[in-house]
This record gives sequence, structure tokens and C-alpha cells, in this order.
Amino acid sequence: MNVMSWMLVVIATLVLSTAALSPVMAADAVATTTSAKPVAVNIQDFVFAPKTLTVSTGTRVVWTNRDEEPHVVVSAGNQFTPSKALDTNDSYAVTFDHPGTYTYYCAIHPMMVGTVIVK
Ligand SMILES: [Cu+2]
Repeated sequence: MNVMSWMLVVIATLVLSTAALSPVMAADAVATTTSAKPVAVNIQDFVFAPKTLTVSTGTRVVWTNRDEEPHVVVSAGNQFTPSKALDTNDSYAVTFDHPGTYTYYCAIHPMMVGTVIVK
């Protein structure tokens, strides 16, 4: 084995053992890949879109008002804290930690309804 080959073996061994001995880095990588991404609901033209949304438990749902009119996200069964009045491009987020069906409406325009189904 010449010197160059020997050096490559040493470097490769160091790289491999460093990776194997880094449980913190490994845990970070797992957390990043398994953490649920927020799911968006747009409020546009006086409609929640999508009107019915199905997510897995623990998902964060983010409503964003794309209208020029204010809207308020209110749980029909008082299952989560209502938003404040959302102006244009304001957002409101709720993390759904329990399975169930969450119906909500706009307090200013009660005909605007939506549902989040958490499985
Ligand atoms: Cu509204």
C-alpha cells in the first residue's frame, strides 16, 4: 500500500467513525424529517379554501386572509381559541393535538364555514 492509499483509508475511517459517533446530529436529522409541516387554508373571496381539510394529529393549520375584508376564524364548538379580526394577509394558526372534527366559521360572515378533520 503506498502512502496515498494509506492516507485515503485513514481519512475514510475518520469520516465514518465521526458520523457513527454523532447521535445528536442523527437525532436532529430524524426530527427534521418527521416534523409535520403547517397546512395552509386561504381565506379568499369569502370562502375558506380548502373548505374541508383533513390532517394528521399534531398538525398546525394556518389561515391567511387574502381578502380586502377582515375575517375572524371561530370554532363552532368552542374547540379552539378564536382568532382576532384578520386584516389582509394576516394569519392565524391552530395546532390540532387531538383527533376530531372541528367546524369553524367567520364571526363577521357566518355563512363562511369550514371544517378541519384531524385523524
Ligand atoms: Cu369573514
